[in-house]
Amino acid sequence: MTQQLFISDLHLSAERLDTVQLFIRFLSERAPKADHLYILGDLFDAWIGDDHEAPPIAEIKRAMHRLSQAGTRLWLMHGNRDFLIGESFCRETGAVLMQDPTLVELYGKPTLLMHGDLLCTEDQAYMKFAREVRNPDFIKHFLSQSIQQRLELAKTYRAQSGEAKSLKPESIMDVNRDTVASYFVEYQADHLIHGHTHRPADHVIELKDKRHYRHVLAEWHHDHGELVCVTPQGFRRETYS
Ligand code: LP5
Ligand code: MN
Repeated sequence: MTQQLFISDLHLSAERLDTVQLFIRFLSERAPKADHLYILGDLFDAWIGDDHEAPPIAEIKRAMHRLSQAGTRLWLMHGNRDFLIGESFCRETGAVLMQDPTLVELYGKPTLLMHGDLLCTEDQAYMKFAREVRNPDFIKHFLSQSIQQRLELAKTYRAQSGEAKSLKPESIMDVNRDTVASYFVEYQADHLIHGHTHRPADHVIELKDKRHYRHVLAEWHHDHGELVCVTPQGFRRETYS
């Protein structure tokens, strides 16, 4: 039966080898049953450029490449931690990079795909930070530094972000309802799938006289991952362990 899978927020790194192995097993065992696998951001805990080759990166790329070679179409969206994933990574894995947001048609249902950070508009400190680090000149300067310098900087960003987050009220780190509504209206979408907030749930949103659905993906853990599986019958959640 035809099906499409959605995952996000795996946060893979050399410090999370259990999750890395879980993802690699998922790619060979579960993902090949799907026609499409969409990874909606933050596959990696921090991506400092496609020229970073330390383990377990090569093993992850090989497993993704095997999946795309075997016939499952692999789609990748940037998250706030891995927005430096570039063309080389995509070439090596067979993944296709999607813009955030992207509208797709899932068995007749117009569905908007996002990482989710763009929806958190009340978190103004983050919105400002995101604008700054995604500036092409800033990125060019960052990429011109050595791997070691970039690793140090990423560590600093992570630490500063952790500190900033600990001082923020939980509510401002969630999506803003008006922002969600405006994306549904602008893209004429019935469904929205996103990650980032780590608050998995299926929300029903009434706008005018129409129902819309917001499916929030879960982050992955060392022993299990969660996915949303879409078939002609509808949207369902699944745990992989
Ligand atoms: O990531 P997460 O979910 O924990 O928190 C996010 C927001 N934080 C971020 C920052 C990333 O975690 C940092 C890691 C990036 C690694 C990539 C390396 C490549 C960098 C390339 C640069 C070109 O996205 C967090 C949100 C939270 O989601 C919920 O939505 O609140 O936002 C922040 O915490 C941002 C702070 O509010 C403001 C910025 C503080 C950092 C300032 C850094 C200064 C560094 C100086 C370096 C010399
Ligand atoms: Mn994120």
